[in-house]
Amino acid sequence: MTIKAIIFDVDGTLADTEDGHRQSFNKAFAENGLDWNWDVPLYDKLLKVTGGKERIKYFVSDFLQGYTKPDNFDDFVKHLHAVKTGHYTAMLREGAIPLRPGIKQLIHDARAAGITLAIATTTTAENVSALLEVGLGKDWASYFAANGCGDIVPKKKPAPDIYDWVLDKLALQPSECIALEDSYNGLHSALAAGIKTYITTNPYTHTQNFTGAAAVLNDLSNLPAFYQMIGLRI
Ligand code: XBP
Ligand code: MG
Repeated sequence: MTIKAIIFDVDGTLADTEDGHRQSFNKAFAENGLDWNWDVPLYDKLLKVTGGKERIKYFVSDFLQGYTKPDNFDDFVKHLHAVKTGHYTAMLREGAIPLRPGIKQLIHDARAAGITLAIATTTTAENVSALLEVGLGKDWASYFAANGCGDIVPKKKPAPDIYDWVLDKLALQPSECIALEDSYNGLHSALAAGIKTYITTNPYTHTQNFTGAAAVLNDLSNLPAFYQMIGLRI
């Protein structure tokens, strides 16, 4: 059956963003007098938890010794995350993080074929907007029939909440859609929502377990092969 919609994950899928997030977290920590430094191996471990605020709390609870939380810890985490988001969106606006191979063409071809597009991400709407305004142009939002971001659902990936929210917005059945993801958490979120999921890996996720994926690709540089895989006639 021809698919009616493609639902895109953002971080690691539309663009290789995670190291930009990592650098931005470190800038926010330094600016707030914290000697926390998330190097690549540590960040790789911290990516087990989705959501920047949740990731900071995971780091404090499971990786830090001898840290005394301030009374207003939740507010402090929100503040750290807001500062981090400022640095990250500045990086995006400078064009520091381009879209991954094949993504822009896939979006163009799918739109031309009348396929509905949507976003299902753990990151913030602000980050999605900054990334896609640079990557797709100022009309980017009109390309997507639903834009499911971060805190609009109670539980982040690997819970299915964000994909369920997008399916509801699209008024489509899971079987009418496919999801494009990059991580174990993203795969399990989409699968739990009943959506056939294709994986494109990146340096942070390529060693993860993708059992259950319809296919695991390095990237979308060979779009004709991908279109044949998903039954899209362009
Ligand atoms: C990946 C995430 C996000 C980013 C950081 O999102 O888990 O938390 O790592 O962005 P995706 P925030 O679902 O797009 O792969 O700090 O804005 O959460
Ligand atoms: Mg991702």
